[in-house]
Amino acid sequence: MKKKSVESGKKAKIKQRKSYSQEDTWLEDMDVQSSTGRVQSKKDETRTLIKKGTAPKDMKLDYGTVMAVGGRTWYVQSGTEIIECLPAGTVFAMHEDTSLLAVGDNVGFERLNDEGGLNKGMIVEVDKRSSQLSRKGIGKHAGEQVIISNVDSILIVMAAADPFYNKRLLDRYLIAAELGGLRPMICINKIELMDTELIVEDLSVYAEALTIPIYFTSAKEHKGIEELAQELREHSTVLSGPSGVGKSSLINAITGEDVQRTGEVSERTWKGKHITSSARMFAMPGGGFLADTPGLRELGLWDIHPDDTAFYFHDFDSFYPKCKFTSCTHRHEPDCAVKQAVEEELIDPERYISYLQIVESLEE
Ligand SMILES: Nc1nc2c(ncn2[C@@H]2O[C@H](COP(=O)(O)OP(=O)(O)OP(=O)(O)O)[C@@H](O)[C@H]2O)c(=O)[nH]1
Ligand SMILES: [Mg+2]
Ligand SMILES: [Zn+2]
Repeated sequence: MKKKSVESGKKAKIKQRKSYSQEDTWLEDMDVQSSTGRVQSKKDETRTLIKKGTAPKDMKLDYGTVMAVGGRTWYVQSGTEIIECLPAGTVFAMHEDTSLLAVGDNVGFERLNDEGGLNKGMIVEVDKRSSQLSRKGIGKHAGEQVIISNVDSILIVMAAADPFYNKRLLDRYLIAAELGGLRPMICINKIELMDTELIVEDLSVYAEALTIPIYFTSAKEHKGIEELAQELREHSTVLSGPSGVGKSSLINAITGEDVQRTGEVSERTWKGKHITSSARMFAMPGGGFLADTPGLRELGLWDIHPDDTAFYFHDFDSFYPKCKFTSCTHRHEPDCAVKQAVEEELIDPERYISYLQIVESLEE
């Protein structure tokens, strides 16, 4: 049985590599639109002045939530209406140095004269974010990229196989969740492809030491969907994970018909709107939101110092106070209680590998 998982892992790797080239570009695109307020497309470029604070009281603003982004347009839901918005020349925001706009943001906007009966507006104000899933951009977009804001929870979705789940990436997600103020949950989809018991055992550190809820689902065979839906109801949750693990399939399985029946923001709403790829919010029947996001191959951590990394590995919590040196990095130092615990398998050795890799990547 062990052999099976290794093989699936290998196969998954080969498969993933092929599809990598197309991934993540959505974030780079979003970043061009939003980082430091610069809004640009291939044809034209406009700049937005960001002022810290809230819009002047005399501006007559309507309020709504950004549900999706496509091209330069931010789709804002206000009541049951979707307003197509561009950022105004000056935008008031409580954050100056992160992505100006992100899906999930609560915004104030001015309506434009809608002669053609279209709902159009200009975003003038972005509210303070209560939570966010961020990552570090790559290359010239190396700032913070906010993937989604203002959701309570993150469902980290991975697959039992095809592609095989990635514990290194999972550990990065857990840190990003804590940094962004999101409650973490794990979903292993495509469970019909593998023996669930093996995975339960392999992921026991998450369920036991870290007490993170783990859901096992098959969107294909509609297994575990009700339990998951029950948990997500009345919350707002972002689904994130690698490409091809079944995030969109799970959202369809959970909301699909119901959302369309209630006539709220459904797949139909977005048809013809050229939202190629971005985070997208769906209202859940009975309350709450689900946010779908395109696959992420990597998750560069934002706003964390290498020396602080161990604090986010809560399965190390009871050990590091016993290290000989208070400044112990748990790598080369003598009398390190963390290393000792890894040797005694009181700490999952794979978590320690993640820790080392993350510290190393943060030092680059
Ligand atoms: N075997 C199996 N296949 C599934 C399951 N759920 C989804 N799939 C298939 O996996 C493929 C990817 O599913 P998506 O829902 O598009 O995956 P995603 O995570 O949204 O992928 P991105 O949008 O690229 O990030 C599709 O061919 C689905 O039909 C499942 O439970 N079992
Ligand atoms: Mg998808
Ligand atoms: Zn130590």
